[in-house]
Amino acid sequence: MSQIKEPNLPESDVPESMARRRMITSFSLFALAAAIPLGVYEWITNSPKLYGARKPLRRVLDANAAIAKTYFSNTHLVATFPVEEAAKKPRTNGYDGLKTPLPEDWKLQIDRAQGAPLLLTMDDVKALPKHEIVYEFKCIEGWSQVQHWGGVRLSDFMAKYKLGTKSGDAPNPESTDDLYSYVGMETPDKGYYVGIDMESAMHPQTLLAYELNGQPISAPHGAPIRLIIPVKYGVKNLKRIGRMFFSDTRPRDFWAERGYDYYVGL
Ligand SMILES: Nc1nc2c(c(=O)[nH]1)N[C@H]1C(S)=C(S)[C@@H](COP(=O)(O)O)O[C@H]1N2
Ligand SMILES: [Mo]
Repeated sequence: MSQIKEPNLPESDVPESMARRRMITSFSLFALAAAIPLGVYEWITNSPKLYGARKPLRRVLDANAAIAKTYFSNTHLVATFPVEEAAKKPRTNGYDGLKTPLPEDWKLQIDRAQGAPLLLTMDDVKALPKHEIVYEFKCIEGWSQVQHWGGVRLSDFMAKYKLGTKSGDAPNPESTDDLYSYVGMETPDKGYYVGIDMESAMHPQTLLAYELNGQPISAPHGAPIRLIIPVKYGVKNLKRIGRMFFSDTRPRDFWAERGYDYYVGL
């Protein structure tokens, strides 16, 4: 099937491969429709139970309601693995935003709707409960690897520091309207940056990770802290977080600007 192009290829190659993927998809649908015998097609379109106007419409409404609920749910977890299956020598890939040393006065900067930005230390982050995950990290270049990460849940972090809401209260499952739609993150030198939809940010497997295989993350893997977001491809897993912010408009995103899908979810 269609092979997704390397993100390291020149920008001009990317939109072409995306366009080709879309073309293949619509062609397959066309081929499928053509393969259905005419009698069967008539039976489907005449069947009120199967394809009547009401049922698909209700499905759309149900889907909208479901979206609101999934913010805080523990469903749709990605598969996890026994810790022994984790790679002993995890791969590294992508050095944008890591080409200069970590600033000596590094703090995790969180911009807020009200008041000055929060400036947090690693001790502030580590004060929250530690969670570990062993899962298959996937890069859109075509490789994947079972890896073992540790850190704090982004949702716990947001609850503790009352982040991501317009009211300035802790995120509340009963009032998802209060949540901003996106989280933005960037490296201290702004050389790499991502935008994450709030639902994925609040996912229970999404971590601010500071350990890999039980050890502090090394510089090439994103020391001192990085995003591990298992419901997304590698591109969204920003290494070396400098600043975090929340907004209702899409934060700029390094690979989306280079032709990739903004959401790149699994
Ligand atoms: N700062 C920064 N983060 C980044 C990248 C990057 O170039 N710079 N590359 C991304 C990509 S494409 C992948 S696949 C993963 C790789 O993470 P790893 O080096 O820990 O394997 O980091 C992501 N995060
Ligand atoms: Mo990647």
